[in-house]
Amino acid sequence: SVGAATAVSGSVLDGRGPKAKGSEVDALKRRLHRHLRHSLGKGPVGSTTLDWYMALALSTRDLMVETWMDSSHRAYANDAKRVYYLSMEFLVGRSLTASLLATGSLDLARQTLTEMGLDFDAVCDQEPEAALGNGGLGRLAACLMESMATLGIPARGYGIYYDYGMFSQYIDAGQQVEMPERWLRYGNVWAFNRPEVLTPVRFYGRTEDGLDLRGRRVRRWLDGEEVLAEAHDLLVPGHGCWTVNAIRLWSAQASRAFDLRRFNQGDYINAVAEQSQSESLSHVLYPDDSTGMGKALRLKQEYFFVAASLADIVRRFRTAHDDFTKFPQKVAIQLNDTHPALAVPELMRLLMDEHGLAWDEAWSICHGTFSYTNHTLLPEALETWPVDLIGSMLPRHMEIIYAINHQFLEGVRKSAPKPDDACVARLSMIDEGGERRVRMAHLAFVGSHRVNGVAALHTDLMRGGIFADLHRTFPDRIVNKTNGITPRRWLQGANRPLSALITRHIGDRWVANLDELRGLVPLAEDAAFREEFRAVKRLNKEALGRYVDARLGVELDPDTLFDVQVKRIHEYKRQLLNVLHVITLYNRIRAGRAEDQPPRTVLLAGKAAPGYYMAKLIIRLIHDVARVINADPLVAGRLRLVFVPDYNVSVAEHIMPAADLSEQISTAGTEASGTGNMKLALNGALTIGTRDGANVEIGDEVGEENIFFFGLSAERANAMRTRGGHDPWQYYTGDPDLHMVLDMIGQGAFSPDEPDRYRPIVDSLTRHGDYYLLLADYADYVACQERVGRAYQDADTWSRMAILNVARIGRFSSDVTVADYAADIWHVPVQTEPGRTG
Ligand code: T68
Repeated sequence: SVGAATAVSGSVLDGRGPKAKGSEVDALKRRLHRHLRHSLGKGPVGSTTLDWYMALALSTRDLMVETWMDSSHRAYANDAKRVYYLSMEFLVGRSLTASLLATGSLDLARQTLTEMGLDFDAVCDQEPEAALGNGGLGRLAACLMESMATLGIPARGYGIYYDYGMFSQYIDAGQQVEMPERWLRYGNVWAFNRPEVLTPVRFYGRTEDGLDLRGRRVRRWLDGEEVLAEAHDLLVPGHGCWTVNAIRLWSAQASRAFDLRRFNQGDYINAVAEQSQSESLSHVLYPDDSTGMGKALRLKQEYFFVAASLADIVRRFRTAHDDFTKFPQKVAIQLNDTHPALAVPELMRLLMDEHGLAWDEAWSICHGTFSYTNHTLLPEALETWPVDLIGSMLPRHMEIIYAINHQFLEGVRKSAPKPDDACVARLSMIDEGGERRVRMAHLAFVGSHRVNGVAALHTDLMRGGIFADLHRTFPDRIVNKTNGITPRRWLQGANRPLSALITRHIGDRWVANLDELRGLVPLAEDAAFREEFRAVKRLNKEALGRYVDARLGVELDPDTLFDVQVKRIHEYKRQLLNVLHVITLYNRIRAGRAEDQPPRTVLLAGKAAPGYYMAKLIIRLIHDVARVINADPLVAGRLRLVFVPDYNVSVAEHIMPAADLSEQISTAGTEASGTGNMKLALNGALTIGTRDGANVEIGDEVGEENIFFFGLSAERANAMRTRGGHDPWQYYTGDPDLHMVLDMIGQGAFSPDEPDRYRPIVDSLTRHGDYYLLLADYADYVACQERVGRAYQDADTWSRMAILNVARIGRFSSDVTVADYAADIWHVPVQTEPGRTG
């Protein structure tokens, strides 16, 4: 096994650690050459940077495999309760540096490769991203998995091994173009394929009554078609590599047995074509974030990974138990949003139809096993599926869903006070208004013993909003579990200079216990420390500048305020409000009305869903505005707007450390939590934001005086929208700055070749109700930005605030989040001090 991570005790500013011993370097050189020769079939002559990446990755993986096996044997031997995290998405990003850090060999690897005449960063840069997710939801799954391993929880993730993860974003003439990304082109060092672990998954067919082997009446699901699920295990090392868990991802394989008939009919070509059609099930991740798209293939993906995962979970449980009574004591299954909600009827089906349990027994097992995390309250994002679609694709599940609903509503009708019909209709799992549809959130809610929101405000809004009726029916079910981020990737790995600075002053225990950062509080008053802190930030800004220059050929000035908004492009996230401010500032600088403001570089990045017209138009507007502003000599050196294309985890790792200002400006009540807000604060950026999602709790922690809040509260925003009182025209006509900005956009100041290009954007604000209340928040936002600018002019004040943000952000470690899930939902112990491995 590998020892605990070597202390990050680098004494130089760039975060490079102490020099490794010559013997260790020689040993690593030998391992690299061995892999180059025996695993890759190459000699040092003619080897490419990619070959060296592979050799280093394989050598690092070697360090984790023993621990992985120890971890699973330990859990097996102790018959420990296991946590299973079911998620359509795991946005893990790259694994090499994370694994080097976890095994304590990052500095050694850098030194060794450098001695070999290789460029360590270029070698790491060869790794493709595992972008098996859209955004926050998928990245949260990755952070939680890392923390579960760090806390020694025997856990496993379950998801889909997409051939194509998130698309790459190219910008062509200012517009987003989506390109497929074949991330598995050169194989994947971090996953062990298990071609022998094949689980059959059935679709379509019919149901009938029958008898089981013991002569009992059972419901049977027959015929239809079968697809096989093949397992790929992705390693997840915890900090210090005391525990290594896996994320088991399924890919679709055509079923041989099924195709035999067709092959025998002699239609070889068509049979092969159909084979590849069933394998297409796991080809592509749906790139829509926070919207429903209702495609049958998506439903098929959902059931595919749920069925394979539950079969696997039940199989593992059965190796140690003859009956199911202890199932909920040994198995906790977390549903990451409603995408895996079919797990509820699937487990019922397995227990009743395959294992002969009675309904009540099966139901209490389900209920004790499942819990569900909600990530959004946006109505358009709540999953529903047509009854007819589920009925034909999964006929047995539709029967079970009806039965669950029947039992549930019977119970509700008998309860006091007796609910009226309207209330029963709202509670029902079937939405009867129009085409009948299954409400997946209701299914997940009723099938779980705990339902959680991802920030305190979001959880409150769940209780009072869409889940109000269910909450009244089950008042103890909804709990809050505020999101967190892993400090290993987002500080220790992404920001080596700041890590080294922190460790030099307070030791390295913060890596495993982020609250230790509190030790920095007194240092906020230490002028020398503030000086060092600023030097680190500047170094990171220069590094980002080099990165952006290399990719875009755009130079960034590290002496300007780096104002950053990086996240999916969505109207509710209000990137457009940011653009309105940029144009306002532009106009004011030109008019000599921003003399007290520092020079700014506004950085935006994020992908738009391919079919999301408004989001794509906003990306185009950003580029058009950037072209005009960046070419205007009147604002040269005072204002720049830059869009960084193809935002992903690796790009985030470059941007977070360099940010001065973090834009978290969603309409209050719309962003469930946000996690970029935590990453940026942890890296010493100050937040300008609304009182939305986790921003509220970040404010509570860092102190009101160290964060820039503006805008409507969730309560007022909601009241304004539902009870009227929002008159966009009044803002438009009443505010000369706003008037000018909207006229410029609407009349083609940024698109002279096509003056009407942005009419739809202006109309959405002025004529179509301004749903996300940009105009209502505009004036306060602009005023708040002025305060930000003035605060930045005083370097000492600013760094004092930034240091206090870092010092007080510790509770947003995903270790804290996971410990809370473990205690309150999963009922599994956690190890806070790393123990010895097996
Ligand atoms: C995000 N949701 C929330 N959804 O928007 C964010 N949706 O506030 C929160 O911090 C984060 O979850 C973690 O809790 C998403 O990212 C999706 O990506 C998504 C994907 C498919 C379908 C629906």
